[in-house]
Amino acid sequence: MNDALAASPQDTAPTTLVRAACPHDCPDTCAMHVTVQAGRVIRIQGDPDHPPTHGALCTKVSRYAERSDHPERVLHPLKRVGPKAGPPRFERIGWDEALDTIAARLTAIAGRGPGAAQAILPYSYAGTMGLIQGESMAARFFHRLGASRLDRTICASAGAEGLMATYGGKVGMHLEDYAHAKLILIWGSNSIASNLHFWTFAQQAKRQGATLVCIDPRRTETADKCHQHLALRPGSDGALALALMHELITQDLLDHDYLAQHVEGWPALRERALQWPAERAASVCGLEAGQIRDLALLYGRTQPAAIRLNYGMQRAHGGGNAVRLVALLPCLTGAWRHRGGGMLLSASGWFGPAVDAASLERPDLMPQPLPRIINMSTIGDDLLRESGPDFGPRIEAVVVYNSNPVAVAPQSRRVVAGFARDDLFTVVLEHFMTDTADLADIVLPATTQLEHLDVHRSYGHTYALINQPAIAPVGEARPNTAVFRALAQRLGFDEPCFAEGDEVLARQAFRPDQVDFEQLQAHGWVRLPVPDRPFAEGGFPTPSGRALADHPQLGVPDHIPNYESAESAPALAARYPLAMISPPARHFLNSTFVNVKSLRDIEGEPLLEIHPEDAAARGLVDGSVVEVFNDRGVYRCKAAVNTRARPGVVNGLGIWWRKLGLDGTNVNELTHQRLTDLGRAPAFYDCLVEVRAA
Ligand SMILES: Nc1nc2c(c(=O)[nH]1)N[C@H]1C(S)=C(S)[C@@H](COP(=O)(O)OP(=O)(O)OC[C@H]3O[C@@H](n4cnc5c(=O)[nH]c(N)nc54)[C@H](O)[C@@H]3O)O[C@H]1N2
Ligand SMILES: Nc1nc2c(c(=O)[nH]1)N[C@H]1C(S)=C(S)[C@@H](COP(=O)(O)OP(=O)(O)OC[C@H]3O[C@@H](n4cnc5c(=O)[nH]c(N)nc54)[C@H](O)[C@@H]3O)O[C@H]1N2
Ligand SMILES: [Mo]
Repeated sequence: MNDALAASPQDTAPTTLVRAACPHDCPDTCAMHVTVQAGRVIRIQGDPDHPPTHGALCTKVSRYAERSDHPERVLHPLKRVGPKAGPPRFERIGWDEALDTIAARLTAIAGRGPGAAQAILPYSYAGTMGLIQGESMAARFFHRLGASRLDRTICASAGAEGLMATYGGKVGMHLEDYAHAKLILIWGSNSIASNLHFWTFAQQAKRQGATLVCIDPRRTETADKCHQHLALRPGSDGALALALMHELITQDLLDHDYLAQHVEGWPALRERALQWPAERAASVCGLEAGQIRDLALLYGRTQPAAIRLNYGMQRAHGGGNAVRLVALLPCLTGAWRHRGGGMLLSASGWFGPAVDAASLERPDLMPQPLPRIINMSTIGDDLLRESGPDFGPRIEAVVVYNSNPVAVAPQSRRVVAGFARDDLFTVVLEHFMTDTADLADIVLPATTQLEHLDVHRSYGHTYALINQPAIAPVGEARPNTAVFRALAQRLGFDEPCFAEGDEVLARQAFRPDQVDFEQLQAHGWVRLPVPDRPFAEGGFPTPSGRALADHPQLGVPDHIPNYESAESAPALAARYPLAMISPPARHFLNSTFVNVKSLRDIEGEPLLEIHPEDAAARGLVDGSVVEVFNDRGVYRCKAAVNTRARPGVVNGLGIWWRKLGLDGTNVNELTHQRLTDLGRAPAFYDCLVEVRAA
């Protein structure tokens, strides 16, 4: 008998079930059941009763224990020894020394006078989406300190502002109602990879006869399973939406009553759409005019018709306008009237009344005048900026938590150069030695979701969730909250809010009339009181209750060409003729999980998908090492020659850790820091490159 299979005393120990929530930056925010035996996690499963999760977890998170038990977890505080230019060398230190060092450094900077603390920058994103281990105690600390404020734009702010400009809030269809649709446009979303629990409802609809159409430059695994796939050029969605409107108008497939009652500014948008016959859009999108006309007829004649956007289309110069245009389509046909009709990009707005962000984050603690704002998407440039009247003080200290900017922020060469400044004091709260932790002065071991308490909202469904800790912290790891509480104490912040424990914070997070905390504890999740078919009779969260086709400040939305395209930059396009997009890999979550071997083995290695015609023209063969390059840098990876890429577009699936790539770089070596039309977001998918054999 194999020894490993022999029963150990532990096998007979009683098990407990802990109600938890997946912390990752994903629309699904699953409810999880964690089974613990003798202080160890032995199983992680989806909650069968939570409607969006329906008992299923993705491949990544069902292996969560492989990540939290990983032999390379950071287990105790570390301090850098040696310069940042060299190989990362660290020495173990105690928590007191780590916290004293950080407190002394931050105090010295902040103590120089009013406004001086702005030289300190928090840098965080959605490594955990938890309201407690995200921006609660951390926000209080940086507000009270008077540190620079971070504009958290790296992911979704173009789309979010597009949605706000149209509907006044980040609101949309109920996830579950997609099961009732007869037509679903999956637009800028690889749902099977990055929104799996939506896909279940789309499948239900498909089994009941619905048509599924995927609109995506890449032939994704989702496109494979749809009835139709329109492989448009990146950044051309606004043109496609305008041409669909053109056809709906000329074929009179409009819901005139819905437009008259529930939409403001339709005549102006109608005027614009009439300038976009299918032929014009076809040449911008790289599609056939017939494909566009057919799609318009299908959309105009099918009810209920639903659109699932994800954030793919808004990572280009005109991303905000594109979202505005696509989001308006259901108003033209009155799709909102029907269960299973309408659109969804983000459901976060439904949590607006429920989440008490002001209590959690305490913006009232900030000094006056309010500290400056630094955009996280231009961190490369900003770390390299000198002090000046427009900018304020040079950034001297960065505290990173829940993020891996060196891997994920655009134009890595600048980001790396910034973090490699020996005069910059960098603290990183992490589970692992990421590319960012490698450039830290102090690394602090953070707890994972299995080890701390949290509460969650979702941007893809309308349930609040709780995450109870399942096991004790691993090694000397501490929750983010504990770190900021301890720093507050060292800096002498004596407001009572700095003494509040995680359970007090968790109880503050949701307003009791919206989410009952006892119920949350007992069930693990609570459904928000969101109306059924919420916009069947208009009632959008704009001041007038009507959707805005024409916005008082922004005007009528339009197609805005990419910064980097043949349309807008012909000379650049002559040198770098291929458009590169870098969407998520299915078995990673941004740069999280890249170090989990079993998942990395499924993804293989960093790849660039290229169409056979483009490969042949450059003499590239499948599996060979290539150099992808532009004026910003060179990135070496393997070519995958296949038709997942459309002609003229290459796909560099992300986001690999730089140090696990072929020569210590990743795809962001090539992306730039120019910002989108709305929301000040990066234009990751608006990027021209050329490829050659290495
Ligand atoms: N497995 C997995 N799941 C994830 C993530 C992950 O990394 N891995 N990331 C999470 C995060 S942070 C987010 S923000 C969400 C959403 O993350 P998104 O970035 O929206 O990711 P996807 O849903 O994959 O959708 C992107 C799709 O848009 C396509 N696309 C690129 N450019 C364009 C364009 O110009 N127009 C159109 N129509 N399509 C375009 C891409 O080919 C891709 O298939 O997913 C989350 N879920
Ligand atoms: N080229 C290209 N670049 C992109 C994108 C793209 O599509 N293409 N996508 C962009 C998008 S949508 C996003 S959202 C960003 C994502 O960028 P990030 O939000 O930085 O996401 P991750 O890369 O997953 O890094 C999160 C880190 O947080 C850590 N973490 C997780 N939980 C905790 C915790 O409880 N405490 C602490 N202290 N740390 C924790 C994880 O270990 C991980 O290293 O990347 C963007 N970058
Ligand atoms: Mo994201």
